[in-house]
Formats: sequence, C-alpha cells, structure tokens
Amino acid sequence: MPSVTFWPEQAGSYAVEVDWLFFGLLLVTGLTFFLLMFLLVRFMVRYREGSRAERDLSGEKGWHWEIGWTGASLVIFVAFAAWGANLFFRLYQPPADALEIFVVAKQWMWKAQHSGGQREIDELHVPVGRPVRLVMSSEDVIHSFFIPAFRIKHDVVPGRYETLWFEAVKTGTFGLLCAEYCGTLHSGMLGRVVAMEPRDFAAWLDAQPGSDGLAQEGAALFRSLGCSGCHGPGGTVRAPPLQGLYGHPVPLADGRVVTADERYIRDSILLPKAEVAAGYPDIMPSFAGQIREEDLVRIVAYIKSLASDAPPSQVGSRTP
Ligand code: HEC
Ligand SMILES: [Cu+2]
Repeated sequence: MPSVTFWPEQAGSYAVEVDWLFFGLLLVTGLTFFLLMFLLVRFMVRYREGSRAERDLSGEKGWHWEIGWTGASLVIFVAFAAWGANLFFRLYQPPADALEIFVVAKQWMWKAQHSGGQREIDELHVPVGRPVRLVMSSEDVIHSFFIPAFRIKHDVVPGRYETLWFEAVKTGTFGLLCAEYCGTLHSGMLGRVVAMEPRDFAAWLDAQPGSDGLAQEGAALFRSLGCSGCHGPGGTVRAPPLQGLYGHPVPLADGRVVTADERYIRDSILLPKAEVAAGYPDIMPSFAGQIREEDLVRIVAYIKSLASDAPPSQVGSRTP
C-alpha cells in the first residue's frame, strides 16, 4: 500500500521543479502572511482605544510605498504564474519518441496496456530515463491518476482521452493513487509504479504473457466489428482509407481542419456525426456503448499503426 508522506520522494522528471515552485510559493505567501500579521498586531496595539498615537496622518501619504509594494507583488506573482504555466505546457508536449502506454481507469482499478499487448492491473511498469506518454480514459466515472513521487496528477474523464507525459529518473516502486472520489471503494483504488532500468524493463515485457501486440488485436476487432467492410479494400461503400490517417490534418465537411490524433479517432468511432470527413457520406454508424474502453484502445492502436506503413501516395490523396 502506498504511503502518503508530506514530502514524497523525487522520482520523476518534474519532481524537483514542482517542489521548487511549491516551496517558492510557500515562502512568498508565508512571508506575506507573517508581514500582515505583524502589521495587524502592531496597529492594534498602537491605535488601541485610549492610546495617544497620532491619528490624523492625511498629509503623509507616501506614494513610493504604495507603488513599491503594488509593483513588487505584481512582478512576483506574475513570475510565479509564468513559471507554473511553462511547466504546465511542457507537461502536455511529449517528445516524439515517448513510449506510449494506455491506461484505463475503472471502479476501482487501474488497467494498463503496453503497445506489445502486455496488460497489467494496479501496476505500471516503466523504464527510467525514457519519456513515457500516457493515454488515459475511464470506463465509468471521473478518476484522477496520481503518482506523488513523480508529482503528476491528472483527471481521467469518461468519454475522452487525457494525455500526460513524464520520465522516471530513479528506479524503485512508487505509489499510484486515485485522487478523485469515485465511489465506495475509492480509497482502495491503489496501485504501484515500478520504474526499472531499460534492460530490466525489456526483460519484464518479454516475460509477460503478451499477444502479437495491441495493434494486431485491434486489427482483429476491426474485422470482427465490421469496420473493414466499409474501410477495408474492396469495401462496398465509400469510406475513407485509414492508412496514413494518424497525425495528419483532416479536412472536415464543415470546413474545419483537425489533426487526426487519438481523440479524433476515438470520436470518429463513438460520435461519427460530430466530425464528418470532407467528401464522404455521413453514413458511419456510431459504436458508442458497443466497444469497451480497452478494445477502443486496441482499435486506436491499430489505426495508428497504419500511419507508418502507408505508401506515401495514399497519404497525400486523402481528400477526394
Ligand atoms: C457503414 C460503413 C462504415 C462502417 C461499418 C464503419 N465506418 Fe468508419 N467511416 C465511414 C464513413 C463513410 C466515414 C467518413 C464520414 C465520417 O467521417 O463520418 C468514416 C470515417 C471514419 C473515421 C474518420 C476517418 C477520416 O479520414 O477522417 C474513422 C477513424 C473511422 N471511420 C473508423 C471506423 C472504425 C474503427 C469502424 C469500426 C468500429 C468503422 N469506422 C466502421 C463508414 C463506416
Ligand atoms: Cu477512482
């Protein structure tokens, strides 16, 4: 069971910076608090009823004090906001070579799927020194993915993908918690993150009962769910080929152009009416409620895998 300490170990790439930011805010707000309390008490004593302190100070307003403290606090707090925003933006811009792991939250467990098809529950194995990008979704209610030692916490909301990246900087076992009240056994929704040397991680992956890989499993679903009947070669209706889709801009019927990321693919399957590819009939049925989150992950992985082995000519010829 993960223990929650006031100052958890610093095991993730953001840990040191988040701690400095937190410490800096604590220091500045702490100093402000003590200064205010000091002045409060001082003035209470000085201007208490019956004291003979001078009360008419109307002629002595000091503009340099007024401007000084207003300007200084503005600069300090805007600087903290800029620092925090910078960290925030980096959290959502994963490096291109990041290792991808899908996480599905469910009452009351964390399920992880590696691209090789390896699955784990309430455990997440990651290599150290390599950026890891998590694509998270929820099977039921809002959960919050929290690894204190990495200083990352992110809500996992049903109906959408949430992504986040980090890099473990230290091997070891760290707590994984749900930080959003999600039902009766919320407090038991605990797991652990095992950060391993890349060599050990590779060995661990090999030792898991795997499959041919997430994308392969997705390919099988793609056929069994009937997607290939429309999207496959020789399909009977005019549906866009999915080769080379992932990561590329898609012109929509309403004139918008969106990037085909995981979210777009997911929404195309569950809410096909929301974003219709330009030049195609709006006939794709919705698969909402028919595909489990874990299977969606497989289909998305399959469609993503089509991006890399697409012949270049097809990539350019998506818009009819
Ligand atoms: C009845 C035929 C049909 C079936 C079955 C079907 N689709 Fe589609 N699909 C279409 C058509 C037509 C479009 C283009 C119009 C649109 O975007 O809704 C489309 C669009 C898409 C897109 C967006 C593609 C782009 O180029 O923007 C994706 C992704 C997709 N489908 C995936 C799937 C998956 C996965 C399945 C199976 C679970 C599936 N489709 C089943 C007909 C179908
Ligand atoms: Cu939860």
